[in-house]
Amino acid sequence: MKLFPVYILLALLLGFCSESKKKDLEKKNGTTEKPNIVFIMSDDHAYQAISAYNNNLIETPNIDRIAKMGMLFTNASVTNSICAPSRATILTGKHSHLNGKIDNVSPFDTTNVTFPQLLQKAGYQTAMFGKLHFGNNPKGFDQFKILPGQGSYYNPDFITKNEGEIQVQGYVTDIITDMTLEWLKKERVEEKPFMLMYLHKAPHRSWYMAERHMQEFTNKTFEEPETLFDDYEGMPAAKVAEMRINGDMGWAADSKLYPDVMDKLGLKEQIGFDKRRFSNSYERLDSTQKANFDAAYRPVAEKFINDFSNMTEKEIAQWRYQRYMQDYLGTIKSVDENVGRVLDYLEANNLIENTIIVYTSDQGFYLGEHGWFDKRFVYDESFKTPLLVSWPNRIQPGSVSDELVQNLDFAQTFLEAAKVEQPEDMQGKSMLPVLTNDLENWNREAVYYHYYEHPSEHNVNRHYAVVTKDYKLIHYYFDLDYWELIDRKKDPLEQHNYYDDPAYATVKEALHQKLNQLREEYGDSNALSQQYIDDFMPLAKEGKVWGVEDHILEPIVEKWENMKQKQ
Ligand code: SGN
Ligand code: CA
Repeated sequence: MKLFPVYILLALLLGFCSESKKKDLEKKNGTTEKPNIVFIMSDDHAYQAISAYNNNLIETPNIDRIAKMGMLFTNASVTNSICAPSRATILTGKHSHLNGKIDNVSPFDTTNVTFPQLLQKAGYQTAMFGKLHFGNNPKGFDQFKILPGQGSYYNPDFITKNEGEIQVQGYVTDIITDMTLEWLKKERVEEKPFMLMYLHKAPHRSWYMAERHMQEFTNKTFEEPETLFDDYEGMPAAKVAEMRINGDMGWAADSKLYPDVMDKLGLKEQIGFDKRRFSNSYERLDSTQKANFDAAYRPVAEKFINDFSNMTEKEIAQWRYQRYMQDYLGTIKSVDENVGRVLDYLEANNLIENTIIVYTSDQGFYLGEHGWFDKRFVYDESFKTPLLVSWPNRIQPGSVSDELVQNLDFAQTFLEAAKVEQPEDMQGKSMLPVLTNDLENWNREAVYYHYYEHPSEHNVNRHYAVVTKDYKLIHYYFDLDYWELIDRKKDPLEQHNYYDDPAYATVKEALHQKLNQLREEYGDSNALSQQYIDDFMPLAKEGKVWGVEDHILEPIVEKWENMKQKQ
């Protein structure tokens, strides 16, 4: 028998020892070779309401910690500014026209391949807590507890993977966090890397905050945005949109004037079911919770009753803006506190170093800019979305990037970081070159946008667009039919259309070319747009589109039916 020389045996043994020692160490530090991923996303969280961007409105010290440890993106955007489509794009790495989830109406097509499925297959432990809004359950998750549809702020119900439907007492943002922490503490398997999706419902409309913040926030006053009284001159799509604070916002559910107060003041429901929507939330509260709610909101209503008859229309608009900001930002206060709880846990358990932590929103939101709430448009406040990413050792702490990254890029970013093959039909780009400041390997001059949900609540017309750092070229189609050219540098408040201005002829030409090129590359076309209209209109006609009012619906149905007859 041939014996191994002793030095080889020794080397093998030493090698083995150091390998197992490394494994032990990794286990201790949570630093396996593959990074963990903690994807934190809120619903409708405007970057204007994160102090890492600016602190005019609120301090968010915990969310800001992620930017301090890593990178803040000032030009991150979505491909379609609405909830479920954004989530579908994040999970599939594909534009809406390819993953099929173009609006909040039809369910997500679960034959799509998503990045969590691929990570799970590659050995990741996966979990999701909070809002998904898909009309079906997520695939590729070892554990999930999700809200049905939009979910409720108070004492919410959850659909769970293992316990069926449950109701949990308390405030939704706290509960989603409790579930997340419990999973980290009790279910996380130390030997495996993990991918956790921690998805808040807040600050989604109708902006119900936790009881502990009501006294403080209902007494705050906020600075008004410059365009609170926008007249939409020369901007037809903006003009017909129904998301004005002074006009489309509900007195009851949104501004928290009780239905009896509305009656007393003779205030009409400005949106259908306004009073009922208020009661739906209010009646979920138990008697103690109701008492806390009333202690904060009854005085607000009483004061309004007193002041109302002497208020000018402008003062009423300003009051509604303040009420909106108080409630919206109140919900964000809990998000920030709870993000802090999760970061504290990760820190205390050595899970920061080898973890990619993302904070983002499913899209941005109007906080009074253009006189609006809601989103959907490709104008900055809803097209852009907050994005903060930390990954110590790989990302320079405190760095800022203005690169044009999109929610389309998350899937490939995570797959590359996890060293898992990226399916060829994914349409984004890994953001790793940007995150690691390797910009030679990053070249993106323009991004593509396409919004579909119309006729629908808020009456935002269908539009697609190309966006560069300097300009936007937008085409509204189907109902309104015209182009807009926005000069982002000269007109950052986006109140002018330069499309027919001869001074922009060359820019316009170049933007059209870029738009055509992107549409071709991504596989979008007029034929596809028409197909989506033809799929959507029968649903709209049957009343399957939530919140759309007859004055919006009927003329478009008629137009579409005429169009079909001519074909
Ligand atoms: C609800 C809201 C809308 C909002 C959509 C979509 N109305 O329908 O204001 O645009 O959700 O939001 S409400 O009367 O029910 O509050 S999304 O984030 O889910 O896309
Ligand atoms: Ca949303």
